[in-house]
Amino acid sequence: MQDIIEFEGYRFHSLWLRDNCPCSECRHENGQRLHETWQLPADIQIEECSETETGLKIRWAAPHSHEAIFSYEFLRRHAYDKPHTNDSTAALWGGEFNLPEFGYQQVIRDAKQRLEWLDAVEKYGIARLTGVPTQPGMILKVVELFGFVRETNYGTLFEVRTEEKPQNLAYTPIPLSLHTDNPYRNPVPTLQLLHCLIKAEQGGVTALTDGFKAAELLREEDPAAFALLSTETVSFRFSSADADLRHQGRMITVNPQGNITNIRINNRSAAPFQVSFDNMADYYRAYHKLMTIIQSDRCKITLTLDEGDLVLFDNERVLHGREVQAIGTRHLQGCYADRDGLRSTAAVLRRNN
Ligand code: NM2
Ligand code: OGA
Ligand code: ZN
Ligand code: ZN
Repeated sequence: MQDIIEFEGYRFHSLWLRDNCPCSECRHENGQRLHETWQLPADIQIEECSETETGLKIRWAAPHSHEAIFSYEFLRRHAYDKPHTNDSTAALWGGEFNLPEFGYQQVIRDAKQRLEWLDAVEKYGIARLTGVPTQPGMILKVVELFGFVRETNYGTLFEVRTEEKPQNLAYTPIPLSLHTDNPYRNPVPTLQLLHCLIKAEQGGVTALTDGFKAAELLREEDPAAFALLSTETVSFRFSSADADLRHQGRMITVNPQGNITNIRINNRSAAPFQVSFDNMADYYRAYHKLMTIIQSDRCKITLTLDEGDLVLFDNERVLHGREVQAIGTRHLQGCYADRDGLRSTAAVLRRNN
């Protein structure tokens, strides 16, 4: 009788194996679990464990008799008797970065190209498509290539151009410091698309920074500042005639393994800081430090979007901004979407490639 078995140096609990039994009583053919994990007998014992051609055969003892074969590949893939690793595929970039670029025509015609484009967004947090027809609404066709639009109070898509009574500074010609969109929303839209329909005669320069890279630099150079920005929460707020949105979060979110998972920064919509009295002055200093790194040439790239260019980026990682007041008409269309749809489409494309 065994409570634990060992395979290729990894230990597995009898209960864990029983829970993950692949037999047709335990799993529907669609792969979903049929039994209730929490109802399995905690003291279930293994009576026999032997290697076969197709996998490891396990026989559980009475009174909970059951039998199954676990493929070796399954056991290797799901082994948990080892230290947790960082499964993030992010490759950080700085001021020397060349935006990965893909042709719209290639991406719609060729599934391999489509996968490379989506992979670039996962890896770098951003990629540019060129040659997207400059008809209004094309941005929605681009979203359909990988996922679903996230509709908000700004509409299914939004027009970024100068308005007479702008509800948001985005709808003016004035520069916008590097930011992530909609930090006042919960959940924050995880992807953003911006499509250039009309380029300004002058100005309207796009600035971009990898927020993960900037936060890592801050962690190295000023750990105390990093600690404050990743523990104290701040509120963000947006209010207009038809919306009143508010949400709190940390400017830098770190998971329990210490990996940076999201960036939430938007100077114009930060509500009055409510960090603790003793930390307030240091918080301002920390914010100044992070923004200085974000805006520095070590991190920031600038470019002017051409007509037909479309940038797709991770709105919880890559900060975007607008530099140099636009002269002449400028018109972008933008929309939001969700990262899980992109990941799912990429995973399905990967299956077939
Ligand atoms: N717009 C462009 O998050 C923000 O408030 C940035 C968003 C108005 C949809 C601007
Ligand atoms: C926005 C924005 C940038 C630009 O609409 O959220 O940041 O270049 N626009 O106009
Ligand atoms: Zn079973
Ligand atoms: Zn924006």
